[in-house]
Amino acid sequence: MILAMTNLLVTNARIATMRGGRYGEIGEGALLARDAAITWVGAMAELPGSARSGAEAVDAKGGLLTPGLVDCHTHLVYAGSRAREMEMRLAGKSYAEIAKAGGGIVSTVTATRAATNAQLRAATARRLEALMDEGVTTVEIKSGYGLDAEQELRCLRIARSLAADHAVSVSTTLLAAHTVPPEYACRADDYVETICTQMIPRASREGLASAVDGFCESIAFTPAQIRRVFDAAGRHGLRVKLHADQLSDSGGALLAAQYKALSADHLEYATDAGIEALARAGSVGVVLPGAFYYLRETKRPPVDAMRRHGLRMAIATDCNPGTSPTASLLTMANMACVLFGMTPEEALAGITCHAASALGLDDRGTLEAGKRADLALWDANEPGELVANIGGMRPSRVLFEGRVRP
Ligand code: DI6
Ligand code: FE
Repeated sequence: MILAMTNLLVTNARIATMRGGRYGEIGEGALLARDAAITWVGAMAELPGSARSGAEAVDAKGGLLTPGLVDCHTHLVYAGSRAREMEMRLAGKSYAEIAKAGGGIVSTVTATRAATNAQLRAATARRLEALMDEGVTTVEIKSGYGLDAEQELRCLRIARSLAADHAVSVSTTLLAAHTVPPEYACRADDYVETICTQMIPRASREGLASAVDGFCESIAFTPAQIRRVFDAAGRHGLRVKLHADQLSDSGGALLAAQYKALSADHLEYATDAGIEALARAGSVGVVLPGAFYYLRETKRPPVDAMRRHGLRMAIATDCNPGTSPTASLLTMANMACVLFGMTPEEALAGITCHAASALGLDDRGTLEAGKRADLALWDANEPGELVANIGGMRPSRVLFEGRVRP
């Protein structure tokens, strides 16, 4: 998309810059952007005299300006519903039991494969638009419900195509190692071979994925299988992420750290050594309170250890039909505070700057010169309000690449 040159000036804003993961508030602030990048952020009193000429002006009228929100872990591309599984879980069946009985991920794979491109795109777009309504300007979208080369690449293509007609930035991740598809039943290693020799090379060659993810768990793939996937990703120039230690300690955090993963996600059962290793590796720890809540888990991710070791924490929706059917990132931020004991400041960093880091995107997530002009304006008096409410907050305006989103 070719954008005309634009100058943007936001005035009278209370600004949460989120620099360094802190609110970094500026009481009466202004922001300037040119060609979709921020050029200046500061106090109104210091606004350069020349700034007003020729700029599109947005008067924030005392409202709160934050970076556009970043949802760094979603499974938006799927068809069908798993509402029945909720009833089964409430009747006492576990997620693992339902998966073993043919429900779970495989049932969504069946529905997804059967959907036409138009159906799958429309269903995905609905969820994406719900995220955008809450101020999300960057979203990561994983494949993982296709589970053969054509279907996985189709899901990635659909995800990528949504950025063409939505004012949002989409980062795609190949999650072929989500579960073993029925045609490879009892031949998980053969499936891993297909991932390594066909899916990863094609996703890389066709420019369809920015990263490769895997589900390391007793009901999914072993650490040895994930290593093969990660080695293949490395050979094809792709960074990795991992669903790690969600339902049991499978050494996922340590494994992710060894491969300098962009992020390790879930982490309920991660050990102290695993958290320390992730921090040293420069990875981000992504907590997913929606899945914790929906599966009625009781073991919380070790937030204290994350703080102690200086592991950057992000929060995401994990939007998927089986374990986290939600498209509300702000509700997840609230839940990260209430359920996991994160502070509202940590939570806001977790859906802005640290979420951007979990995607390897260092050009966004804070309001400072040089970063993308992806902004959200809120009728709020202080940044904590975004997190204190249980969903329901909507930005009064969103600017994407320096332009007001229609
Ligand atoms: N962990 C999860 O919570 C989701 N995927 C994963 O690897 C669950 C996906 C599903 O149940 O459909
Ligand atoms: Fe997930």
